[in-house]
Amino acid sequence: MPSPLLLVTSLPAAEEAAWREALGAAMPGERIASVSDGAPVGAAEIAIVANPPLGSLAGLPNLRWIQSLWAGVDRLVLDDTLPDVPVRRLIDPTLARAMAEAVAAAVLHLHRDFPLYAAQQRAGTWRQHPVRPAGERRVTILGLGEMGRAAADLLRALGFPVRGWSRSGTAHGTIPVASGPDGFAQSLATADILVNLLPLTPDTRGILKTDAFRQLPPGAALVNFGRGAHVVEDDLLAALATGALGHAILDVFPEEPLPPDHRLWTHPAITILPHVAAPTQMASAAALVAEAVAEFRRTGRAPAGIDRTRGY
Ligand code: NDP
Ligand code: OXD
Repeated sequence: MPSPLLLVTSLPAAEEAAWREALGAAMPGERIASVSDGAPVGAAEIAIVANPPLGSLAGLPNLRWIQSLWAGVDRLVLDDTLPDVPVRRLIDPTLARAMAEAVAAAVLHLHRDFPLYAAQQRAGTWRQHPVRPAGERRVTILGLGEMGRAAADLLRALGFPVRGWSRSGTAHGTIPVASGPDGFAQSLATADILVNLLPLTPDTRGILKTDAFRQLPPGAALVNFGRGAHVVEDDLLAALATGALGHAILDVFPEEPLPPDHRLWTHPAITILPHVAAPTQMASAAALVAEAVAEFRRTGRAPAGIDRTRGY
């Protein structure tokens, strides 16, 4: 009898139950246990996690690897008690496609001045503004990983000049990809729309601050689909007040849900989305986890995890 798969989440009970069902359907031969079951979780070799409570994975003597149900593992790796075993994040082409769609929707919304027309509607104003061709609206994507590459390809197909910035500067087709501080400066200076798809790590926390906003073309727009803590909120508000930034579309926040009385909700130059850019799809995530579990059962080898010193 294989060891049980330990499911650890801080999700609402109904959502956790839906995950158990999806994972159970994808792996009919496996037992899925959680701490609350009273099952012998100490035997677990694999933990499948979604925002596990801090400390909840400590002291599992047989644990061989941790599988996240989210693409971003920033919260997970912040847990000092996390056992020293591979942490595998979710890499799902379905998610990358959803992210590309969300980025395209946000960029088109900004490009075609929808925030301006929404403000005009509130004022009952009928005024047409010139339409700029997509080829004249430069987009920079910070982070050219699974999400960034899919977004870059779709924007390119829509006719936008796209460039990327990443740690390694690894080329992606014909899309120029810069790296390092000089590359960052150059990427900002040519961004009419700046899209953030970086992971949150010690190097990227607070990267979107006054110094960065000042380097953008005046009135540029920001799309933050990475993590809330990439943005220094006071600096964002200051940049919107001076016109350094024209508009921001934010999907992620340091505290989620964004508290009802938060000042960002009513800012006229901010569009708020409730972390919906690319939500994990249960069925495809469960199928991908099932493949990795089957491979582990076959070979006894834990899959490769993220680089915990880099943080992603
Ligand atoms: P990947 O790990 O595939 O890609 C990360 C990219 O960021 C890589 O290009 C990497 O560079 C680059 N990067 C990392 N650190 C740095 C740095 N210090 N300087 C410059 N570039 C850096 O991640 P994904 O594309 O799968 O996901 C990115 C993030 O998107 C997730 O971590 C998560 O926070 C967020 N996300 C948000 C969702 C939402 O619904 N809003 C849904 C899913 C993810 P290199 O290529 O050199 O490694
Ligand atoms: C993720 C997310 O990281 O939804 O998967 O943000």
